[in-house]
Amino acid sequence: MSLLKDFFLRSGINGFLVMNEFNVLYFTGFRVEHGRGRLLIPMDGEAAFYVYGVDYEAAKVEAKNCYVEVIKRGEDANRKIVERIMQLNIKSIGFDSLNSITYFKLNRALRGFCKLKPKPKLTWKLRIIKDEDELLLMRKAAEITSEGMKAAYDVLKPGMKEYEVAAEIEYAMRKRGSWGTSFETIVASGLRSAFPHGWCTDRKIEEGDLVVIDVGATYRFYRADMTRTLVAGEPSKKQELMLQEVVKAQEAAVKSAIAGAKAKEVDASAREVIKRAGLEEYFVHGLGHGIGLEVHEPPALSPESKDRLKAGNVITIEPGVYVVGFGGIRVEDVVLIRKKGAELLTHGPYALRIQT
Ligand SMILES: [Mn+2]
Repeated sequence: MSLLKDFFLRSGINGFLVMNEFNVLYFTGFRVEHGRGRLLIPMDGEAAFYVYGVDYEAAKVEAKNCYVEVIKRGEDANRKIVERIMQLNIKSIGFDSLNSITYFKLNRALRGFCKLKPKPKLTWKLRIIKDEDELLLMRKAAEITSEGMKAAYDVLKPGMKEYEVAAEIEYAMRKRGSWGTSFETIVASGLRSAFPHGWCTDRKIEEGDLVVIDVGATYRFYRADMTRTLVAGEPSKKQELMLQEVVKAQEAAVKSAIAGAKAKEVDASAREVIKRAGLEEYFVHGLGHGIGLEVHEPPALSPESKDRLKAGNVITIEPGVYVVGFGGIRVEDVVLIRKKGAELLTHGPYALRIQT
């Protein structure tokens, strides 16, 4: 929170209202869903965390860096915040995100006293660089996820349903300490593997099917994200060749992903490999994304990205090719950007099948 306050002077504000649940989580370590928590951070003095009765007792025990105030039944949460802003003599307050009705109400109540300034990017300046404490948790989430992927290789057999594969992966991750999944597990098999977000259905996996498996564990609210493409049974020559190109593309991107690199150039390094293989038209999404408390965070790795990588960014690198009527292949790892290179946090073989 002290880092946030360093930005106050530069941004011309002397307080900040945090409404986004992931920003609330970042500053307090406490998860309140659906925007039920509001955190008021003044330049001077302690931050106030406003929660409803349902979260109050838990927040008092678990929320850090703030004192907790309950919004009682029938009480107007906005009114409480306005009173506190006036009491603290905050003349200019930034906020991350407000729905239009709340913005209208606060603006009207504060008119002539305090200016409301949208600062949606301010918290990303902090969250985009993971500190050592966060990295410990992200490493753990990535490790658990790698174990989950190992389970996928162990259990995949022709005749299984997609959801059965997902169940084995998620069970393996839970047993190793996962707090939940980062997103709904994708097990997309056969022709469905050509759908980049193919979910997980009750389709029966057949001999020779490509199976795109995209999974992530969470650990203390930090997330991982990993993809491998497997084949149930014996892979074909064409499947093997396509995989090779995708893996080469990922290697090229990992090599170019160093602090200071332009995100769009890292994307280009992978896209170039895919292009040389004549598969460019099948690589239909960006190369990757930042990850942390949320599964999709800045920086973006895509041809349009204006971001530049910094040491302490944690990103995914996930090239893929999706040939409708044939199938899709994607590999993805979580990667920590360091001064002199990238470090993979997820680990595991890239093979379509592991002989046992
Ligand atoms: Mn991803």
